[in-house]
This record gives sequence, structure tokens and C-alpha cells, in this order.
Amino acid sequence: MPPNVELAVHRSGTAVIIGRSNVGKSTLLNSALRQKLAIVSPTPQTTRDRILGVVRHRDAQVALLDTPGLHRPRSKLGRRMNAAARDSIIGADVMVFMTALSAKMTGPLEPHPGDVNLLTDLGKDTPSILVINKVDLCKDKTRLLPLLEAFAKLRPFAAVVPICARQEDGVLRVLDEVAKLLPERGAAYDEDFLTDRPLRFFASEYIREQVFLATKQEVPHSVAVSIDRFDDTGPVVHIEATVHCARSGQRAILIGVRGEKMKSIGIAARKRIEPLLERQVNLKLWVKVTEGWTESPELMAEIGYDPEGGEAQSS
Ligand SMILES: Nc1nc2c(ncn2[C@@H]2O[C@H](COP(=O)(O)OP(=O)(O)O)[C@@H](O)[C@H]2O)c(=O)[nH]1
Ligand SMILES: [Mg+2]
Repeated sequence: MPPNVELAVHRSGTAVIIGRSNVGKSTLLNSALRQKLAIVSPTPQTTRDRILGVVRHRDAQVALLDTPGLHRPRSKLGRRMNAAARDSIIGADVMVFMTALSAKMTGPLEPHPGDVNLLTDLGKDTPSILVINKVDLCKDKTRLLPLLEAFAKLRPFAAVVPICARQEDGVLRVLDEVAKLLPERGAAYDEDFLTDRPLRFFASEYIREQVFLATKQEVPHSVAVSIDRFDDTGPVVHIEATVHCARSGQRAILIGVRGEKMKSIGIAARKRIEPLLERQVNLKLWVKVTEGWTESPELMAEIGYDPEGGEAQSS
């Protein structure tokens, strides 16, 4: 048991992690929780739904909300993801605005144009901290100073924390700064509460994650996973799921020669699901062409996405 669990909770609240796609928001959540709860991939727009993860940090209980990255939406699904991220600031106590360095950066570092747009777009009422991720990509740390100054002109951040989320470097400082900004009040969640999402949600996420890792860019963006059966009443958890894709060509790629691709996706997903369920899993996967699901609210609802999320703010 970590020693801080015996401390009473004096501060608690929600910190929403906001930022462009691929800056490392889900990696930060996982590092803070010390558990690979959210799915992470090198392909942008991996996260489609908000995920809450609750972590105890000294005398604070921090509810971290991972959000889909904000980007220019190309489909109804994309618009739904943007709206989910923007809505999540409402009601949050702290905003963790996240940006990242990229390997391509040469010359003086300056805020990404997407960050500048986002910061002007997002309400200024919520106290915020700036997290600059992937500092491992910049050897000469003095190059960061002009970047920090430029960001400070865009918004009064309560703190700026350079981190390397993948190596868990600087993550405790992020929690320190967030905790300082949380209201003084008791715990909102039980001590062993980890996430607001049901286990079957993570089962479908971990299958989708393996699809992301096993196929190239265009396929994962057209894929959704629905859970058709989730029976955890016995010693072995039985899960049956359908991987929906948009075209028959994608179906062929996903299945692979003699079904090898789907088989390896299934094995990897099962290995990922078992530790979370703390039980043996029997996983059966099907692949189905559900044409045009990313454009159809009815199909999205059928697969398990809430199409309302994107409609209100589609722009
Ligand atoms: N070099 C480097 N890569 C990172 C770091 N943190 C995350 N990444 C990678 O960035 C990619 C996107 O991360 P993810 O957490 O999915 O980003 P999100 O879209 O903002 O949730 C993944 O390939 C991560 O492994 C870091 O500190 N340094
Ligand atoms: Mg993510």
C-alpha cells in the first residue's frame, strides 16, 4: 500500500487534460495512474471517448479526465470527438493544457499554430497549467525558454511543467501543481475507485488498440468495436466482439491470410484485457463491414457511440 493512502484527503476535484492529437494525453493519464488504462498509439486520434482515472496524490484526490484530441473534424465521428473534449472543460476544476515537442523541430521553438487556436478558443475561467511533453526530443533544454515565454503570453498559466510522459518523468510535478489548484474538500470517490468506464468498455478499447497497432493509418480510423457478449459470471470471462470496418478491402486486411492477422490481434487483446479483469478471458472476434458508420448517427449508436456528442457543436 503506498504510504500516502493513510493521509486524509484534503483536496479533491477534476483536472481535464486538453490538447491536440498525439501530444501524449493518454500516456500522461496512464503514467499518473501507473497503469496502462487508456489506449495509446503512434496514430493520431486514437482516443474517441473521455476516460476518467482517479489517482491519490499526497493529500489530494485527483480525477484526471483524458479527452480525444482536438483537431479539424473530417467526419461526424471527428466532430463528436471535438465536442466531447470541449464539453469536458465545463465542470472541471483545473485544465491541464498539453502540448508536445516534435522530432522535426529545428530553429527557435514556438507554440504550434493549433495550440494558439485552441487556447484562444477555450474558456479562460478555469485555472490552468501548461504541460510540455516529449522533452526527450530536445537535447538542448535552453531552447525551451523562449517557448515557455511565448506560451505565457497566450494565457496566465499557474505553472508550466516540462515532462517526458513516456518515461514518467515530471508526472509527479504535474500532480503537485494540479493538487495545489484543487478546491479544499474531501474525497469524491472511494479509495479503490479507478475509472468511470465499465470493464466491457476497456475490452472493446483494447481490441481497437491492437487493430491500431497491427494495421496502417487508414484502417484503424474506420474501425469500431462492439461487444456482443460479456459474461463475467464464471471463473473464465467470455467475451464476443465484432470489429466493424468501412470497406470489404479493410475486412480482408484485418482478417489476413488464413485469418492470421485477426488471430494475432485477438491473442494480443486478450493478454491486455486479462490483467484488468484479473481473470482468464475467452475472446471471440468477428469482422464485419458496416459501411459508412463514421457518417451515420444511427450506426454509431448501434455500435455503441453516442452520436449526440458531436451534433450540437458541429462547425
Ligand atoms: N518521444 C516521446 N513520445 C511520447 C511521449 N509521451 C507519449 N509519446 C508517444 O506519443 C504518441 C501519442 O501518445 P498518446 O498518449 O496516444 O497521445 P494522445 O493522442 O494525446 O492521447 C505515442 O506513440 C506515445 O508513445 C514522450 O514523453 N516522449
Ligand atoms: Mg489519447
